[in-house]
Amino acid sequence: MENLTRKIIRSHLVKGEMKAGSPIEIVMDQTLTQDATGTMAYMQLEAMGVDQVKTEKSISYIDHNTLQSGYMNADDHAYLQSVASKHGIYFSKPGNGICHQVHLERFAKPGKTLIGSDSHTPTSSAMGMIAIGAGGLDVAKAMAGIPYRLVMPEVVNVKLTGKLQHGVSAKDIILEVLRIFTVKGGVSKVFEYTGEGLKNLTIYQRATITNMGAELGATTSIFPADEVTKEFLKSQDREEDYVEFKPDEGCTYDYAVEIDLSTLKPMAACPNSPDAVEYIENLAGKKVDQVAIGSCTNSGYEDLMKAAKILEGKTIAPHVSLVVSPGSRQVMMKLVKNGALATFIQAGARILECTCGPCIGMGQSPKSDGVSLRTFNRNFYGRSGTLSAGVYLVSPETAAASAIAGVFCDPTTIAYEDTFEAPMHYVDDSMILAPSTNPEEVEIIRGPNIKPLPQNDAMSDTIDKKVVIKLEDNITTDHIAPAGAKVLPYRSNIEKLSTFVFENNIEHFDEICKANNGGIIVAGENYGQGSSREHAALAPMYLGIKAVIAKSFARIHKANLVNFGIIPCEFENKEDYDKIDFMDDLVIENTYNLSNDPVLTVFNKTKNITFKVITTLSAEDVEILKAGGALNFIRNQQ
Ligand code: MIC
Ligand code: SF4
Repeated sequence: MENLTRKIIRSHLVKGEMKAGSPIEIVMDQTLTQDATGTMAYMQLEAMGVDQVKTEKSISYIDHNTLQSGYMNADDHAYLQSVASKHGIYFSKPGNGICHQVHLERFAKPGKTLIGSDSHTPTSSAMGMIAIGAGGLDVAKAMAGIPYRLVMPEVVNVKLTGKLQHGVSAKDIILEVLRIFTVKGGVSKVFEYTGEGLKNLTIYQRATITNMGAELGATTSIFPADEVTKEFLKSQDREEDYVEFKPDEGCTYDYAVEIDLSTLKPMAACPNSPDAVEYIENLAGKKVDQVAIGSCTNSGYEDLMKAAKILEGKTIAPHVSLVVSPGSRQVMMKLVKNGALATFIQAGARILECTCGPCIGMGQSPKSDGVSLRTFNRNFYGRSGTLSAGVYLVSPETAAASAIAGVFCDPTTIAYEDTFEAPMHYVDDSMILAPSTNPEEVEIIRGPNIKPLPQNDAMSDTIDKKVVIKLEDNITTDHIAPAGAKVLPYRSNIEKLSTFVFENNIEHFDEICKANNGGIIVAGENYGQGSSREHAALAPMYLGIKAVIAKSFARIHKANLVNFGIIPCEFENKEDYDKIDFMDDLVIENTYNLSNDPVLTVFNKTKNITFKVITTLSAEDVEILKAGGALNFIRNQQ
């Protein structure tokens, strides 16, 4: 008797023991990339000398960098399109939708595995598959047919009972889970949803939950493949992809929690963390300046229809700006055909294209000190583009109700039609291009924004460097390598990108590193939470960072640090964090001995004290570090 997570892992296991905490390797059936991480992933695929991808299906999406102010984004698109065509990868054109939404609709398959260079790849696990976010290099390796190495997760059973009340949404379910587990409570865990409450949750609602499970730091979240899944696949003309996948009756879990859906109330994640959860009724009446409906969390058909039903015949408050970005072209077309798009426009909404847009700071930054209600998944400091703004993460129902009221409004207190017509049939893959049948004739287009991959040197046995920054808990990859319209165009240009590292924490971090010949980063708990962007390891590597000493790490970022030759070290005694200051000179010795002894002694020359740090690395991780990163390691083996 096994739970669903273990069943799928078992059927894909090639190495290791399925014991929580042990390293395992699994085969990845599918991969996805998006443009902001994809350029690096494909350059790495090229560097590995891979001709045709070895997966069942690999898709390259364009959804993040579509502003195109300047040639940079378009250069990236041209490179990605040509590289996909040459190497056997499907290419989803800009405008076709956000990677996770399109993948869910067109490619996600029960029982399969998917690895994606975006932390919200678990969205597709709503369809009964194991979908995991990772750094681009790990995705490139999967495309090359190399199994994915991860730590066997613990499985948390979230049993859902009851039924959501009028005005309460799937977003409120995941906010409740975040309230219980916090942004670091999910590390090395999979959240498996079961219970009779499932039967009333559609695939898009399930996808909201698996999507935002990323904010728990979880490896992934999963729903069974059941009748609801079958109906969804039928509506996508993919009934043949349906296979029932459920946990065995009476199976066991490492942890269990029960949520009665009938008792949930609308909630918001308050600035600046997805787990800073508060009931909307406690925020009611607070003035709202901006409302944004969209992102890969909440831009499915039902989400937008519910918002449209609330907005029908109404006008948004004069001081509010409302933007709507449907998650995919398919959803947009359904709204066009059933008139809901007209409802939005009539109510005063500004319609954006089907991309990430404001979620990643690509426009629509709020005003100074503005209050922005967003149906997104992250409200990290600075991510919206306005440092002083307060970003609240809410459901589409709360967003729409508040846009009309001009203040936080609890949607359970207003009347609107809860039911609406089922989505009409609309499937059109004309914006998904198949790879070339003559790959040898395809030329890869490299415009001036496509810069060669930076190289790293092999690791030295002794690291003697200064602490170039000391950081608090929960530092996100948005702090390390910020996104937004100003920085994102340089994702394929690491030299330029490195000038923005930690720009919201300290002035001129890049110059500090250059003046000190690199350095060491010191941080608190959950360092590197959030996105999968390997730029948060690659740019520090470029600046000469050799080690990060933290109280704990987020899963994907830790793997990215190893991949780029930076040692992730954890304090053996967390109080030692308090004894280190900015610009202290630290000496770490015997790094070559890591495979025999995971504990390293650090001598703080400035304070004349020593302390110990632990590394939790596999033997291969140590070899990768010694080589100066995974690419050097792979090259040395060839
Ligand atoms: C995000 O939501 O932070 C992103 C932008 O989608 C990232 C990927 C990136 O930085 O390109 C993610 O979630 O991994
Ligand atoms: Fe795009 Fe936002 Fe989803 Fe990241 S979280 S993939 S930026 S919509």
